[in-house]
Parts: sequence; C-alpha cells; structure tokens
Amino acid sequence: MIKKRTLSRIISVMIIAVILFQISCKPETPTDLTKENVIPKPLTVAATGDYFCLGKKASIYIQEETDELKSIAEYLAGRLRPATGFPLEIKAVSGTPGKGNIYLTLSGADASLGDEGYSLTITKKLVTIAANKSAGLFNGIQTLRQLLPANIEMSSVQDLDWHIPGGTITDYPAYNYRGVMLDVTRHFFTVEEVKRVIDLVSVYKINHLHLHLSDDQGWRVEIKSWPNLALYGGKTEVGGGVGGSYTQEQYGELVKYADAHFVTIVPEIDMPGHTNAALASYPDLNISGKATELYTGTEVGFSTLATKKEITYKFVEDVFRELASMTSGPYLHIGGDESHVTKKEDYIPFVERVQDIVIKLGKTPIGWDEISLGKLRPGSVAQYWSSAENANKAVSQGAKLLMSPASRAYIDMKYDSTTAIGYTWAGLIEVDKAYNWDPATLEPGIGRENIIGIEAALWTETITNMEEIEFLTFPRLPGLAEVGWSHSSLRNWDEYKIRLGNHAKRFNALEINYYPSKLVPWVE
Ligand code: NGO
Repeated sequence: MIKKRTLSRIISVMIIAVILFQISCKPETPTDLTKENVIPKPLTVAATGDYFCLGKKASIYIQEETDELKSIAEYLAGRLRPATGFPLEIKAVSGTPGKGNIYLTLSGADASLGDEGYSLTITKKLVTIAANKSAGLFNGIQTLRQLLPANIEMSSVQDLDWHIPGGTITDYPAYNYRGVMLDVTRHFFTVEEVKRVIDLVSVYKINHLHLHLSDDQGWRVEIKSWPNLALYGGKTEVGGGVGGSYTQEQYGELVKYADAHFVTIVPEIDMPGHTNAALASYPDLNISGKATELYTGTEVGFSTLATKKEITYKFVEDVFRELASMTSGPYLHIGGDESHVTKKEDYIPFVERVQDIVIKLGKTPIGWDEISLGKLRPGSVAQYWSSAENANKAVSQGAKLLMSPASRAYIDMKYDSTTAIGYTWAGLIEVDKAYNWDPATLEPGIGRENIIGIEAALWTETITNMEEIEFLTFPRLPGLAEVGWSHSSLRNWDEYKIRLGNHAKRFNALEINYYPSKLVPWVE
C-alpha cells in the first residue's frame, strides 16, 4: 500500500515534470506553418496550429540501413548537431518511429513528387520527410532547416527551444535545372572556397554548379595528357596575381562533395575563343604556330584556337576525355561565346565537331547561345545569356535552353551605382530585378517547354575573394533559386521580400557577407 503522502508527492512530481516538459518546448510565438519564410516558396503548405519540439533525446530514423539513407541522415545530423548540441543518433526502424524523432523515408511518397520533390509532415510526435529519391529527402531537409529557429545554423551550442510549426508541406520544382556558375579563371578560388559556395547555394535547392574552368586569363584543371595547361596556363589571373589550378585529385574531391549535396558539377572548357591560357601553353594550338603571352587583363574576344588544324581536335578530345572521366553528371560545357576572331565559316564546323566529340564520350554538350549558329546535335543545350535571336535559333532546331539572361541572372552586375565591385554592361541588377521575371515569358518564342531551367552566373573579373563572392551572390541567389524552383503563379515580389528579409538572421548565422538592399525589410 502506498501511503497517502507518498502518493501525493508522486503526483506533484509528475505534474511538475509535465509542466517542465511543456515549458521547455513552449514556442514564444503562435505557430502557423503557412507564415514561415521558406525560400524557395513551397508548392503547398497546410498548417495544423500545433508544433513539434526537437529535444535532446531525438534520433534520426531511417526506414532501412542503406548507405544512401545513412549518408543523408548523417548529413542532416551534421547540420543539426552543432547548434543543438544533441547527439541525434541515426537508427533504422521498421514501421513508424516513436515520439519526438525525425523520420526519413523513401517509401509512401506520391509519384507526382518526381525525383526531387518531398513531403514534410510535422506533428506533435514526429517529423517525417518522405520522397521518391534521396534528392527529394535532401530538398526536404533544406526546408526543415529553414523551419527551425535561424540559430540552428550557428556552429556553437545555442540554448534554445527547437520547435517547428505543425502541418504538411508538399513540394517539387518547376524546373529540373537550377544552377550557379562560378568563374574560377579570372580569379582562382580554392577547393575550400568552392565547397563553401556549394554549402551556401544548396540551402536554396540549387542543384547544379557550372565551373568555368578555362579562359584567356587562366587554365584551372590538371589535364595529364597536356600538363602545361595547368602548370603554365594556370600561373596567373586578372591583375597579375598568382592564379592556380585544381589537381585531378582535388577536382575529384569537389565532384564528390557536390554529389553529396545533390549538386551536379558542370565543367566548362571555353572554346574556340577565350582560349589564351591554352594558346600560351602550347604553340601548336595557335594559327601562327607561336605561343602567345599569358594574359592578365579583362578584354574579351581576342583569342581563337586554330580550328583548321587536326592537333586542335586531338587537344579537344584529350581534354574532354579526361574531364568526362571525372564528371559524375551528364553535361560537358563547350563554351562557344564571343569567338570574335574566329571566322564564322570556321566557327560553325568547329562547334559541330566539338559537340560530336562530347557525345561520343557519352556526355551531353551545353554551350553559350552562339553555338546555335551551327547545327545543334539532338540533346545539346544552348545557354541563353545575351542574344534572343540565337536562343530562338536553338529552339527552332528543337534544342532546349538553359536561361541565364544577363540583365537578370548575371550576378556579377552591380546592384546599384554605388556597388564597389561588379560590372554594369548588362545593367544594374537590384534584388527585385533578379527576382521579378519568368523564364517562360521573358522572350517571345521561348516557352516553358523549351527550357530546362535557370542559372545565375558569377563572372569574377572584379571579384578577388570569398567575401566578394558572397556579397554579389547574396541576396540575389535565393531569389533566382525561387525563379527556378517555385511555380510562377506562386511568386510575387511584395510577398517574397518579406520572406527574404527574415533570412537576414540565417545569413548572419552562416556568416554570409550579404548586400543589405534597401528594397528588403530586413529583420535582424
Ligand atoms: C560575358 C562573357 C564573359 C564575361 C562576362 C562578364 C559570356 C557568356 N561571356 O558572358 O567572358 O566574363 O560576360 O559579365
């Protein structure tokens, strides 16, 4: 028999425990999932009004112990452990996990979510991300990160209640290709810097990183059959700095890192123009047979490969063969822009033959919009950057377009006349201008069905370090990511700018050096 006094003690301890549990998980503000500031905007959001609290006993459950699920759960744990300080063990479970946990599953998702879509269900008891493919789980994880307090992005333990508003999000992208291009030629950026770019853009569900690896000012990747390209052609950069290049091991490490973030690397070797670094490294590639000098200026359009020499095609084949063997994704970018000193009658057969070389290697060619002057091979993609006429030529040949209109998507342009770095040739691009356009209606003759997606391009003539990369990329990139991900009927600048303003706390936690545009109501 329990004594009356003991019984009442037990009851009061239990009441206190219940109160404490509630206090420790009590949100400060009313919770409404539909009022959260997720970027890119999800397709559908339904709120329940309650919330989930992530506590120190939480585990990350996966539906079975596959390497694929384990590594994605590890990724999620890696994002959540530093700020929560929780162990967040990873466990496999058959059936539904118990209370207070996160569950990642590849079964039960609707087929209409496709390869990249996900559903995220938050109840008092459990957070469940369901998808058809692990890319979808990864995207769901990015949404989950944004539903947690911004301090979840801090690298040290934060004393906070980690609550998430209840409800269900169902989401999939409007376009399959959402990219960022980084020019590592005009200024060279290290493996660590490129990894940080991958970290930051994958928060916004960007899934391609196009690396501009060769130009007049530098060759940035080791090619074993043509070693001077990197050894000599990689020596310098704009302004005469030391330059640099990736060894094949380093390049492979980047591809692996990107793959783990569901980002496909698209390597570009620009040709037949923009080739001075190669022309300086190998005399045979020149029409004159004489090597040029290394170049550290910013002019464009003065160089060309000798398109009539067979050695040039041996070079192209060797370079693309080595690159293809290090490339996990489908695309090899062949450049093709601004070949102002290549005669048109030489340019056309050249880009046609180069496409054939890429296709023979089992890859899909992409080139800047000028390549549509020649015959585009079935499957080739043209990247629209400046000429709507060229883009239309590509469409009339049945080719698909990647949309990078310079006046919207060139994030090397200045925000306004006071921006210290950046170019102005395509206009000033304030945050609203980068956001307020629809790829499917931008140019007459180019519709939704002609487009694989969008890409923001960061050329680096004026950019020398990571802080500057971040300044021009943020906050335009989240907006461009939304242009690519969110269905255009859901997008509206006045509503978007409020969501964006709420990301200041996340930018700060991630230590992103962003441009505090006056057009955005920042909430610090
Ligand atoms: C152009 C040019 C690049 C420049 C960039 C600067 C393309 C496709 N070719 O874009 O070489 O770096 O503008 O904004």
